Amino acid sequence: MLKTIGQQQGRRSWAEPWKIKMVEPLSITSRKKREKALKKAGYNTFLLKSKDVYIDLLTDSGTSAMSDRQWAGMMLGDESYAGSINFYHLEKAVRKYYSYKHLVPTHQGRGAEHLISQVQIKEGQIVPGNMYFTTTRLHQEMAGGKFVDVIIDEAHNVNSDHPFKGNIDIEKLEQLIETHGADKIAYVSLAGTVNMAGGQPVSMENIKAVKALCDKHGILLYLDATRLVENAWFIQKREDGYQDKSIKKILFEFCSYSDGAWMSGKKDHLVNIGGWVAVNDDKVFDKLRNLVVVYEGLHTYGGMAGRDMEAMAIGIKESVKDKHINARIGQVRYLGQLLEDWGIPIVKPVGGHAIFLDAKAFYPHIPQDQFPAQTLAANIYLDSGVRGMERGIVSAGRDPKTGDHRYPKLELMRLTIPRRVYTEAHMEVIAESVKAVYDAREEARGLKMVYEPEYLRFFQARFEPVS
Ligand code: PLI
Repeated sequence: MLKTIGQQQGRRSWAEPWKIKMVEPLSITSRKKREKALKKAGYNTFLLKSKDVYIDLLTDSGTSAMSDRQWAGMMLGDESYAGSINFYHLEKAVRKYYSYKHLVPTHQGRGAEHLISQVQIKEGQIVPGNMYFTTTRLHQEMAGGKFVDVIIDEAHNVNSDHPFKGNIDIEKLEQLIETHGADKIAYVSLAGTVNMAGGQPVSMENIKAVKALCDKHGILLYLDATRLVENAWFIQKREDGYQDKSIKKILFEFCSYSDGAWMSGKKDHLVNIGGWVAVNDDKVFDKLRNLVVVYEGLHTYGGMAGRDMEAMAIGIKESVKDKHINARIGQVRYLGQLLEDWGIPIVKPVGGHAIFLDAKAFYPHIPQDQFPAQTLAANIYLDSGVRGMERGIVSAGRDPKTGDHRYPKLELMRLTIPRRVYTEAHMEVIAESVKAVYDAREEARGLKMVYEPEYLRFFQARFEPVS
């Protein structure tokens, strides 16, 4: 019997609940070609052409395979400028599974982050959150806010096996409120499965405690719902009292403790584009609905085509099925287990959407300002054509006040698994490539940044090898 993850009584506990109807060929390139492509891309995997990539683990955002039902839904797109039927299907799905009363669609997650930040943050206010995310923090800062990290310390430790490393530290949050006063807090920003910490979940107990503290001080609580379905899976598997509850029920309960959420539909919702912001308060909704027409589009499409809203409404229903999410996270954990078995340093426990390699442990000889995780992403691409991304000092950017690099404790390289796209054999190819790069780790040399854009530099920065 094969050794599989989550094995129960000698039988596999999960397999993909679908079969493949259409395939897309992959391009397998030579090392020489990859060397040329990487140099041309300034050693930044974001600047590679996808035709030069073999297995694409840059992101799980907008890279899912849609189901035949979703493609059929695309044919039912009602492309009316106003009042598209597909908007009402989407609104119904968000109300049913995420609990919120009012929905404003956006072109993707950062469109939603922009709207909520502009509406709810006043100049000089503080936004506490469970670790930063690149676009979320930037929109909070651009609206005049200051992000403060109140995640538990374990989140910054790659080797801590805390089951809910995404939790907010209640004492840190309480202290912040005491120091600055509740009026100075715009809202608490809580993300499910914290991306930059390695896809680490938040427990139900923690959101309840955060909610109680917020209520005590009259502070709003908003969620980044981008990977909340994945978060619900961890609650089901790890938290007492939830083993027999469905993902659907857990998701709904989790959202019910918040005042609203923003969403990048490109992840959990199994679509290639789209997002939303949803709230319960009528007045906040009114402001969001007014602002969306300035930046995104009318409040019944907000930057999405009717067909995209239909595919999203169907994707939401598919995404909350237990069998789907078991297979999705089962595949990520399969790759993690292969790497752990080979002693490769990764963030533990394995999170929901990706494997995060610990670049500091790969390359202790490369100083952080020579970009170890960027170097690791480049070297894995060179080895096999597998494309991942940097999640370390480059992603962290510069402090807006001092202009210095921010030096995050976590210097990680992310191998992100798209949903319903790759097979177990691909996971093995990826693991073999990571191992080959790990075995050659002592030869690696760092990079220097030769071009740095002002915002979200990791997307477009260019590098050269240090001499
Ligand atoms: O890429 P957007 O604009 O649809 O969504 C922004 C966004 C918001 N929150 C979180 C937790 C994200 O992970 C996120 C986007 N993430 C990307 C693109 C990623 O590769 O992780």
